[in-house]
Amino acid sequence: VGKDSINTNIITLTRFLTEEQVKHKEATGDFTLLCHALQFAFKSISFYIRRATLVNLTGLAGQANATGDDQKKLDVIGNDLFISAMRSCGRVKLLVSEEEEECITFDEWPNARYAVACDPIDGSSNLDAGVSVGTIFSIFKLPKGAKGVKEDILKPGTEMVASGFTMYGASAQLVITMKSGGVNGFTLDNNFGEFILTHPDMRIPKKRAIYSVNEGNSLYWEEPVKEYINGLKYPGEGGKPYSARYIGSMVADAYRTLLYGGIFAYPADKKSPKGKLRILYECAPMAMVFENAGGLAVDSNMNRMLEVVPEHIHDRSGIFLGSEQEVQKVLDIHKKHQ
Ligand code: AHM
Ligand code: MG
Repeated sequence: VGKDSINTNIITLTRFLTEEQVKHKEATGDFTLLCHALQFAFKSISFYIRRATLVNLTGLAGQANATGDDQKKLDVIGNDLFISAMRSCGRVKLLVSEEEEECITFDEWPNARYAVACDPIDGSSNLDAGVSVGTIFSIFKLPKGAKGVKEDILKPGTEMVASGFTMYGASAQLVITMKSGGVNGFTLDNNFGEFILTHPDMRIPKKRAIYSVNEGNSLYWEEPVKEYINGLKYPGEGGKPYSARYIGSMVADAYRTLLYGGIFAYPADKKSPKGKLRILYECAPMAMVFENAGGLAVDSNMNRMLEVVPEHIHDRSGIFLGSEQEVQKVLDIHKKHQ
């Protein structure tokens, strides 16, 4: 390897966060510290996922979580790692986790100003097969004096200060976006133990003929959804049908969609009238990433996903997210049906 091909000026997540902090005159460093705790959670979850088959961490934990899903051993470990990282960083007052029925208030930190919602291991039905899963997070800033009760986080996605996800795939990929703009992607270098900026300023392609949806639910779909998906498969004279890609891990399906373009959907249907995916820690954070990358995200009522306000911390929503022109087609077809 020639010395010229070695990058000696790597942008690590730590460096990236420091440079972001400098840009914000009013920043106290609290957000940066919170992100350091987040990245530690991602690294440790990534480590255990990769070891799982070897150290007997596959399979069920033997209990169901807050929302009735069977919990996997790794769901429990991921949740504990995440909670511990958030608790110990001293900057988080309130935490919502998919695996916890109630929100958790960290009373030991009276001055902590952040609230975090997370799905520690999303797509865990894929875990035992070694298929990609991920952690999704959203971060809110609490007003001064907030008590850290659930009402503090029952807010629309437009109130988030940052959101993102880490996909545990062939490598761990961290994607983060902040209120002020861009979407940046980092790859975990296991040798350095650092997330390295590998995908600066990510932009989703304006269109792409790929759709990602669980078609096993099509029996239950509403008319506009049926018509939309059928239109992709049977484009009519001379048209080329779309490719289907569905992993069944939102993080992996969304990450591919972000990179390649296309659409990911989990619509509300007759069986799940409120949809399947959760607003606070699945739909809203992904919507922020997609919008900030130039894409769109709407719910099954064709409202902007980021404006949907959850009533309860585990509320669900239908979702369509992806390339601007692909989501626009969904909007157009629903409009026609009104
Ligand atoms: P989980 O949080 O229990 O893992 O469920 C969420 C997952 C998403 O990652 C994925 O998009 C969806 O459920 C897949 O659902 P289905 O198996 O119904 O297609
Ligand atoms: Mg989930």
